[in-house]
Amino acid sequence: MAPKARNRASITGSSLSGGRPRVMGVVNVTPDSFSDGGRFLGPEAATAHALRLIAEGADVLDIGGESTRPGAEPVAEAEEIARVVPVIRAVRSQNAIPISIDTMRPEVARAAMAAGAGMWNDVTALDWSPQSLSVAAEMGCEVVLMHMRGDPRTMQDDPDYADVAAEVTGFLAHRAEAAMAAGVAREHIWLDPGIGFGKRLDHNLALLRGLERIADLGFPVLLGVSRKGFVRTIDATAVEAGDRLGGSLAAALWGGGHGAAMLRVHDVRETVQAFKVLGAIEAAQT
Ligand code: HH2
Repeated sequence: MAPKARNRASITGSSLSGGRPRVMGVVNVTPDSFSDGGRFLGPEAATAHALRLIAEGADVLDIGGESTRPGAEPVAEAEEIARVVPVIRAVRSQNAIPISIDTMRPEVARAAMAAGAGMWNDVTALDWSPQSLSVAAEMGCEVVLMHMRGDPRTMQDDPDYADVAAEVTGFLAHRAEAAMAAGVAREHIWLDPGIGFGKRLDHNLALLRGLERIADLGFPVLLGVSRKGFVRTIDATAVEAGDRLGGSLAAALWGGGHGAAMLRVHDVRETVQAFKVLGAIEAAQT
């Protein structure tokens, strides 16, 4: 039985604001996320952060209770549920914004949907559990299928590709087919190249250059470049995740111009502002 669609604002169905990509604000309810670990671990702090991101212009929130940074240790399912569900409930009780749950685990996704989420963002493209595809179909939620090489503990151990853009595009097409074969509606599927997930700098750059190849598959594309390690590889002074705003905005603007329909970001206000300025320049009379 599909759960009730109550409180489910559609993301794919909602209109773009001013032609810019949607902005998905990241809420990490974790002690160890690479970008902001520990800052929003308690439900009150995480909820306050989520409401702040909404006020700053987020179109969607992505709430997660397990870090996927390189080398991260897995979290027990019950602990992951205990981290995210109170935050989803608290946000949902105060605001109708679409909420995505960032998890690999079908039972966490189920608990999140029951609490008011409407999208399942899975860095394993619904491949972590043999139940993932059928649970996604049964819940009738939107899904993000992301490419990752290996798992977070091992993914940066010398990743290699013959043609990264072709391989990632082929993988995402294959997972979208698998999701549809399991009963996930075509219009509920988003694709994500998984920047930084089992990729070196040259791979990340090739994927950004080739983003339109993924968009050409006909599904909306989500792109996560915010505060990622590739910014530091390009600019060695960007040691801390918080030092990477400039690089994150540059990559977000590139992505928005090359097929990304949504950007997953930590710095919502700055990203919305960057797209407003870009939009104003593009719309100006010459
Ligand atoms: N990146 C991260 C986590 N989830 N999901 C999608 N779809 N795309 C991404 O690029 C992506 C993602 C990593 O960022 P963050 O959540 O800040 O870090 P951590 O995994 O350490 O919590």
